[in-house]
Amino acid sequence: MFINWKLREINLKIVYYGPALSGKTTNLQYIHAKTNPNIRGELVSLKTRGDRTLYFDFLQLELGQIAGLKPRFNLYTVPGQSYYVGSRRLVLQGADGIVFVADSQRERFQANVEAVKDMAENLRSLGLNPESMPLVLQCNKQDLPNAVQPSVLQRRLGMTKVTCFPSVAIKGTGVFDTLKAIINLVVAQAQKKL
Ligand SMILES: Nc1nc2c(ncn2[C@@H]2O[C@H](COP(=O)(O)OP(=O)(O)O)[C@@H](O)[C@H]2O)c(=O)[nH]1
Ligand SMILES: [Mg+2]
Repeated sequence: MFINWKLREINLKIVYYGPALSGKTTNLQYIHAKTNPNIRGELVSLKTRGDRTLYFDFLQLELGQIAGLKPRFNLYTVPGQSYYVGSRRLVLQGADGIVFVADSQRERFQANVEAVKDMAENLRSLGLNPESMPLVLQCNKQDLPNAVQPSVLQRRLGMTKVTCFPSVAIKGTGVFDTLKAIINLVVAQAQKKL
């Protein structure tokens, strides 16, 4: 959270975290495509040639008011491939909330588990408490025949207390439900601090 009192703006950072290819970039692309250009910035992506996220994707939204301040939500993704651990930690720095985008395909189960572990470790190494971080779980790729039920995934990832949304990000299903839920959590937390 960063407040610019002069401009009366509050900057809040939401990070889309998860294993490689779970659909994090697709979430941001859909949000970008469906929001009014007057309230959002451009989608900035730093990609490799294979269209994979190299550092992060970034999208800014301006919505509503918090205690008389104008909130700017800065949405980031992380690169999921295991060797980008340094970039993931960097992107997590200063996070106010996290959307964990799980890949619901059965064969990606272990990748999800590892990403959850990696997320907790990175948060701790940044001095952030994984338990108190606003978090929403998105069970993406529910359209695929080998997709696991959200409730099963939620339980096996140890996230039974976390709000969970099934999604098909390529069609936009569940994308805004997820975004609204994390925004609500982040705003509630920010209001407590203000
Ligand atoms: N079938 C299906 N494919 C998806 C879905 N969401 C994303 N994808 C595809 O999965 C691949 C990886 O998505 P991307 O957003 O780049 O993943 P990221 O690595 O998490 O940023 C792309 O080919 C997407 O089109 C989904 O809900 N269903
Ligand atoms: Mg990506």
